[in-house]
Amino acid sequence: MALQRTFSILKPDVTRRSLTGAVNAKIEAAGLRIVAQKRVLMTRREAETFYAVHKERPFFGELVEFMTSGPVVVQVLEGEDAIQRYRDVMGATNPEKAAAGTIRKEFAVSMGENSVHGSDAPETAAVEIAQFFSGNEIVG
Ligand code: FUP
Repeated sequence: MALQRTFSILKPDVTRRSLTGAVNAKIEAAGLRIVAQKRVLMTRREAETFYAVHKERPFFGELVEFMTSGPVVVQVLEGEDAIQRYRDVMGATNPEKAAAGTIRKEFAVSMGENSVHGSDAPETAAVEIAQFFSGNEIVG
């Protein structure tokens, strides 16, 4: 598998509890390099655009509320097989089902406040990275 990039968000439950460094340590220990990173307050429109795929789902309103409730840290991660590698260290969407040692098992509050987002495919990674970063902000 070649070097790949994925898009990551450390969600408001992470920044609220000052866990940015702890989550980043897990990311780096998994062999992923943080090649871009910034802390931002997402606007409602940005959150709605980002999660547009879920707009018909019953949890959409709550998801947008949560993602705009405090600062997030958006990142680009780089590594071998980065998309799957990050999803492995994130753990299952529902933290109760997440494997031991994963970010969500250790840090997530609930299914809604589940600490991290990671892209699920190369196409979505490219779109998500482009929503938040310009090329010269990514330094590998
Ligand atoms: P994941 O790829 O693991 O982040 O999960 P999804 O893309 O399926 O879901 C995106 C976000 O929607 C989750 F991180 C949290 C929220 N969500 C809920 O609140 N309830 C659900 O039943 C499913 C997802």
